Amino acid sequence: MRLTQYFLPVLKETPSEAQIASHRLMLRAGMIRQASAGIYSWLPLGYRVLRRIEAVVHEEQERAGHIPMLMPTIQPADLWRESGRYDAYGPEMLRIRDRHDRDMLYGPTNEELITDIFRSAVTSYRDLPLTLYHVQWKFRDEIRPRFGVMRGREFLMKDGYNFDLTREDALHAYNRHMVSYLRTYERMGLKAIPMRAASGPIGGDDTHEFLVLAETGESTVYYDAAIGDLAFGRRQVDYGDRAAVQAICDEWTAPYARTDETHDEAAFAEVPQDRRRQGRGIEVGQIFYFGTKYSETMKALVVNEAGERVPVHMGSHGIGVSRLAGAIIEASHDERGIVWPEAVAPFRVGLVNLKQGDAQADGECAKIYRELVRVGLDPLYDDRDERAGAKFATMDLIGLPWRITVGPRGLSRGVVELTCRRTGESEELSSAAALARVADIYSRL
Ligand code: P5A
Repeated sequence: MRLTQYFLPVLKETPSEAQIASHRLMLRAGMIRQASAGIYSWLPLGYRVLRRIEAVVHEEQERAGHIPMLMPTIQPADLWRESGRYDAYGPEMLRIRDRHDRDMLYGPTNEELITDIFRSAVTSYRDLPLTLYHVQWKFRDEIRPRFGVMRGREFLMKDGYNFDLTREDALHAYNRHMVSYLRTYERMGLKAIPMRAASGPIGGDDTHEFLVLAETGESTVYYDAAIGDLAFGRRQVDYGDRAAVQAICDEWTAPYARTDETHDEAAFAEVPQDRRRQGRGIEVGQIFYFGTKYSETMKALVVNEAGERVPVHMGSHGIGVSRLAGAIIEASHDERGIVWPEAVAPFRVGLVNLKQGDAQADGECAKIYRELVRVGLDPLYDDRDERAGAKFATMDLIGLPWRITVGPRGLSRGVVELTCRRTGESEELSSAAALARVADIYSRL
């Protein structure tokens, strides 16, 4: 993409309404624009990030054997009356009436709708296990939408639903989700810790939230500093191997880590004193096992091996896809702007022409640009007629992980500059070598 042909409405001023870094930076970098309280348009740069986050989420869900689909945002109230949640959900639910006077709602979550789909098609244990998911907009009329996309009213969620014959099978689905989430967050450069949580309006007893430690997080957390030693790494997971999946969950849930909702002073006191920490965290996901809560009320029954009709065991599992854009920035920025991890960067490489209009610099940039596009490295070429300082400031603000800088002085010596956004380190090398280096980095993602 050439910047002169793009839409990147960066702000010079720091927006006064933004209280935390990610909100400020998303506004300043021209990623989002508020439409009304807690409801945002995703401008081209922000939309690119959202799609990258979604892509990682899809890859890891499909790797775990979960099946993508898409349900609508608007749901009929009758399904929620069946489960008993229509009245229970309260003012967070946006209720709508259509022209035929039918009660509808903008879905805050999809347990009812998916259970209805399931019961319309599945009647035998032979069709289990089954986990379906989608990535879809949700609406919750939050009393205090704030921090930009972190606590929105309209927000994008990946929500998955498992259907299993037995509690054991459903707990394996729960574990599969825990492990696939750990992989997902780590690929985005985040360390998210599963913490025992409270289930709220979703229901059930078994639930973990995934929290990224950050001072600006909305949740208070108590944890054993030993969580610092946890790392998923590049390990491969055989999702069919129950014991292996369980072992990973055990490892990640062994150190004490709770939100204030489930914090247990007595258990915390058993953590050695020098390792006890209290902090704040951003909730980027939550998984639930709620057994037959929906399948009983909504009659989602299957015939088991003995020929009896039994309610299926279910769970639901959510990732805050739009919130993640903010959470990643909270975890990765500096005074100059955003520092995107490679996996979610809106463009993989920034190309800066120090002397637009100089035949040699223009020619070399055009060549590098074509080559980056050809190998799929998705460059953003700053071809504006601007001074170098302004171009660098924009690149730093929008946080592309790698920048190639081309100018007449370097070219006279046969070199361009390759700069790493994270470390700020630059290196002079031939443009071919710079291209090869960047290609190599991304090939290892
Ligand atoms: C699990 C999937 C559920 O709704 N039903 C379907 C279950 N869980 S949850 O914890 O309530 O939400 C899942 C994740 O969505 C994000 N989230 C939000 N993101 C931005 N703004 C909001 N107002 C908001 N509310 C929830 C969180 O990351 C949460 O973990």
